[in-house]
Amino acid sequence: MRIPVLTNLLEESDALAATNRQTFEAAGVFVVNLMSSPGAGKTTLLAKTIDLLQSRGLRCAVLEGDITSTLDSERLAPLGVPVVQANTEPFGGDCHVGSHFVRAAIEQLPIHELDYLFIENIGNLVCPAEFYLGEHRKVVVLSLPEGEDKPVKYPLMFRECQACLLNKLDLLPYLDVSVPLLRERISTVNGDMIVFPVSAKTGIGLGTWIEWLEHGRQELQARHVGARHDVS
Ligand SMILES: Nc1nc2c(ncn2[C@@H]2O[C@H](COP(=O)(O)OP(=O)(O)OP(=O)(O)O)[C@@H](O)[C@H]2O)c(=O)[nH]1
Ligand SMILES: [Mg+2]
Repeated sequence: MRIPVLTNLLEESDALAATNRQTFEAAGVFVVNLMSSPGAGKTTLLAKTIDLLQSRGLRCAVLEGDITSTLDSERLAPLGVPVVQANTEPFGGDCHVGSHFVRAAIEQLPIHELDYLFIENIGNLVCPAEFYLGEHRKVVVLSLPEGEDKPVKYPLMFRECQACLLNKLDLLPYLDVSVPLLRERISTVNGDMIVFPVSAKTGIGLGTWIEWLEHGRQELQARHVGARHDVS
């Protein structure tokens, strides 16, 4: 008996992600997929990041991924930005945001009026790294209390991401963790990774992170304007 083995599911997911990317490029919205273990500080960092971007007159939105609950969305709502919640529990409880959720979120968002869309992925240092959503940048948040071994033990996440926010820097005096060793381990896994030591609590280091985001967005918007001129 021949048993059919399904092989094209990831292809479908990637095709949808490519369509998402086309939509983002056409709208000139810069999309960042934020990933980490549970509790590394994604939501806290997002709140600070959005506040800093808004103070520059930039328009942000969030796709908030969680298996269940709207708790993180409720934390971000007071910023006054559009927030769409993706809960995976009713659809099997996936441990990552899939490209179909991003597609559905696009329908709910004023996509042409945005400068940034942040995707807060589900807290997990493994699964979310496997899925392309159509984003421009993948960023991992690693908080210092998680320890120096994580980049080596969970390498895919560190290979896939272009930047790493080393969060909870304010806790350094209380921890047996070495930032130089962490940097060395990150660079063993991904020599191109850009590392931003930050504290979402105190705000230290966030200026450099914002400049990096802005550099990416401005590159995209230059392409976007160029494409509009090509058409006209
Ligand atoms: N001391 C300190 N605490 C922080 C910092 N950033 C976040 N926290 C705290 O860490 C805890 C978890 O932060 P969240 O922002 O909810 O983490 P998360 O990654 O969004 O968590 P999940 O969405 O559940 O995966 C909260 O109690 C935050 O107040 C920081 O820079 N320093
Ligand atoms: Mg969160």
